[in-house]
Amino acid sequence: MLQEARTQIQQAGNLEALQTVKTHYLGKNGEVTRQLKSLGALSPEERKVKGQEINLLKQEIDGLISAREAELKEAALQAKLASEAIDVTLPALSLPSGGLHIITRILDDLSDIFTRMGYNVVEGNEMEDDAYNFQHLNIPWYHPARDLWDTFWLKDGRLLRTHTSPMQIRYMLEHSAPLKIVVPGKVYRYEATDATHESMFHQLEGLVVGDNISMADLKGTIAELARGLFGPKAKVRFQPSFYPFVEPGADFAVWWENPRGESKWLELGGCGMVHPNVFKAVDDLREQRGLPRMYEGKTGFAFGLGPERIAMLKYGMPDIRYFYANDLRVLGQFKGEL
Ligand code: FA5
Repeated sequence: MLQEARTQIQQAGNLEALQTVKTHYLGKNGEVTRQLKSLGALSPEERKVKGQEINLLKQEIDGLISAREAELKEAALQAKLASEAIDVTLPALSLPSGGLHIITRILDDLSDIFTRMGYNVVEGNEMEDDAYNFQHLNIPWYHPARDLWDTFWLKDGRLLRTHTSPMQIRYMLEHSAPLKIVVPGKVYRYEATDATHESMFHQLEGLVVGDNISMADLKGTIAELARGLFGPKAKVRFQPSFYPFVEPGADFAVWWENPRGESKWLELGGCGMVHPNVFKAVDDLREQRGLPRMYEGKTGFAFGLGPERIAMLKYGMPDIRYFYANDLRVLGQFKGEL
């Protein structure tokens, strides 16, 4: 019987089959158990001899089964390991991921710099009325300064905003001074494009209104902005300029040395002290709406800058039109963390 059991145990290909063999020999009604039970019918001497024999046989079979069980378990483990193995030398699957547009990231950086200085970030509509884009900003319909902003006109005298300045008026209409805001957003101009001009681009508008706000506050703020963008060595320069909604007005440029040791001045935007006519226009509008007049007599400064110019300087981009040509070979180079 031992021989037969050994063969069957060896042939059991898995744990289940082995269990069947075990039951067949050692189970309650198994071959060996049955022999043990039959001992009672024998004489004491015979029982002793036969009893020892059967017990030995039982131990032998038990041992064989345990050994086979260990073997099968090990084989199953190896098979599992083999099937789950990862070949780390295989080339990885490439999973293309998106990223924020470089200009979106610059606008986010700018908003962060100003948020740290206590500004609120607000947004406006790209579709505007002539009144907000021009008239309330001290640019009547006959004013030659309108030529500074070539406009895309929509039906009903509406237009695509040519700058983010209309939000100065809209914000003051609904909020009281003191206030500090920046307005990031898209603007549009009907003009021929070249390496530094697009017909759709972005601006970041800033407006601070309170009591005794001075040109020194404006200069300090722009200097802080330059350091936030380009590091502690950045410098700023102001040149007198004309914008109807500020007086005095200036253009500002930032000097910056890039990691390659090249440095230059970058004309970044316009700025100035809010013109009294702008405060008057806001108060007139507030009065029409039944709100108290509260801006005449206040002081404040405003600025507007172009993030595309910053990106061009920072990353050595030679032509502004690359930003919006949707060429992934260009945009992919600026992919950052989301
Ligand atoms: C203005 O639009 C004023 N609203 C700025 C301002 C705000 C002045 C508050 C005073 C007080 P300007 O047209 O210069 O100004 O545009 C501001 C900036 O936008 C420019 O310095 C430049 O960085 C950017 N910009 C202007 N036109 C274009 C264009 N076609 N393409 C790309 N960037 C432009």
